[in-house]
Amino acid sequence: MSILIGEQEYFKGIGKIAYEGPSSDNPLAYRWYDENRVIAGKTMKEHLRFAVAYWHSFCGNGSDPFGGPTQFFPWDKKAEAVDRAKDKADAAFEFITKLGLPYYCFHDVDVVDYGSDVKENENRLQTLTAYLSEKQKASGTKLLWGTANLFSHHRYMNGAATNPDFNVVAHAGAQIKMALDATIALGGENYVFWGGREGYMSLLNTNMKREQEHFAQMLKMAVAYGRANGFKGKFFIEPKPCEPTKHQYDYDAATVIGFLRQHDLLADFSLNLEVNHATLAGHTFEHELQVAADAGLLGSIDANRGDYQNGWDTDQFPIDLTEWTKSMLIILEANGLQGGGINFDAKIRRNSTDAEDLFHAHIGGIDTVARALVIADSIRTNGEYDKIRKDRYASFDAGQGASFEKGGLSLENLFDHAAANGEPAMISGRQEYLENMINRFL
Ligand code: XLS
Ligand code: NI
Ligand code: NI
Repeated sequence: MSILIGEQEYFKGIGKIAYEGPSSDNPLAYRWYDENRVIAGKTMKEHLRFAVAYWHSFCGNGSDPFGGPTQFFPWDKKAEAVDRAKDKADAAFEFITKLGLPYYCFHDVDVVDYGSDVKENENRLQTLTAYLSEKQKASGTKLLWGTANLFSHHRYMNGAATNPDFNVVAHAGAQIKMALDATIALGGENYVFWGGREGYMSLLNTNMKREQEHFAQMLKMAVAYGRANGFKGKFFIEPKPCEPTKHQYDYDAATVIGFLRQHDLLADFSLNLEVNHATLAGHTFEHELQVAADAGLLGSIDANRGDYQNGWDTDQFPIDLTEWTKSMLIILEANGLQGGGINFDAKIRRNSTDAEDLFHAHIGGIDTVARALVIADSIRTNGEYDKIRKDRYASFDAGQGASFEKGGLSLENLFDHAAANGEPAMISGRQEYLENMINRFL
């Protein structure tokens, strides 16, 4: 992949980020991410399928509820929306190709600003789709997923597909159609639904059943449209329990799986799991990965982290090696992500205002995840971890335990077995031993 620079160079003085190995002290080099290194039969690039998120990296400007922008982008200067959008695309592809990552992800309105004229929005997005398509061809970068932002505009304050007003629901559908068109035209490998306003602020004014049925209806229409127009990829739902609404219908992995099953959507959908959303739901990230993996629905990841001291989606870059090692154990055991990749849904802090900060953030996240992959593979290759977990269930591998698993026993059989065998010996769960073992490999 060669560096792609547009009319002007936006990240001057920073070249291609190279792999230099763990002993390097160059802050603008990878110490663990060596895209060609083979781990468990696949290259790191194939395992991780890293993506840069357009919204945080090129649109998010540091503003928060207490203050305006702190990050003033040179690509955000021109008067016309389409001109600004092209500059932004130049900056994005320069950045992505300097990092050497294979993918990017976007919302429709990250790519180009929307107004309230649907047809004009479509023209804008189509113009930018053509522009991005050229950039993809020239660089080899691919689109991991596209999505529609159905949460920022004021019309969505009561929800998008779950809005009580059909006129708003129609706007949501229009945006999904256009975002799907762009995703398909750009060879996007997946399409994401994150239901930012699909939930409620108060049950007093909400018909939850009806809203959820509307949501399922919208998903079915999206699948029908996508498939009719040549989209072969997966649709993902990204669970999150709250924020911006008090309660979001796509609460967590288990809730979403139940919803997909109820509405017969399992064939086309799987899950895009985000670290910080897991913690907001009161789960570990590993828990969410395991729930999805067990259902065969581990699709994709939004990599970031929250803050232990507060309870909102701080979207910080991932740096926790222990968390990622435990996550990688689950991902490897599940045979990898099904169709998705690892998208950095993360932003630099409001007071990180150097152009280099965006590189440091990504390099740190990329190296954390790559290093976790190496460690998790060593743990699995060593074998003891798998053996301990397998042995713990050995009583179900033969005899009465095996019959139980196959549904061959009755409650009377259990009574007889318990009566004949007496009080079971105590068997330690050996949690501390396992925790120490993981640390030995870090
Ligand atoms: C917000 C979500 C959002 C989705 C894409 O919390 O993580 O960024 O990933 O709409
Ligand atoms: Ni996300
Ligand atoms: Ni998020």
